Amino acid sequence: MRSLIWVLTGAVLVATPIVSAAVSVREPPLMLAQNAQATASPMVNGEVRKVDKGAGKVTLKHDAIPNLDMPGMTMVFQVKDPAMLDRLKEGDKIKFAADKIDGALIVTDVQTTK
Ligand SMILES: [Cu+2]
Repeated sequence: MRSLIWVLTGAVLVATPIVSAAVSVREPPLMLAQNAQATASPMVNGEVRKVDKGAGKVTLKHDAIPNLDMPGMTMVFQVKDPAMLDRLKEGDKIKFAADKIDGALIVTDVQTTK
């Protein structure tokens, strides 16, 4: 009976190093440089619903904005430059670019379309 226990103990000791060697996995190197470049926001179709020059805000009905992962909707944006609002009026069809800057959604570029 005692000899059987020794045989089993020996089998466990032999098997252990093989298992631990298989667990060691090498991590791939980090690719920090690839995501560091700034990407331009795509131009999206929209329509001006309301211009608030005092607050520097504009309400836009917009198509999906891929860089913000946002579906089409009507919402308020801040504008990067208040002078942008001088060129806009209710009902204008526009193409615009928007980005999230410090947690706020900002219109960074706008063009009126005919
Ligand atoms: Cu939106």
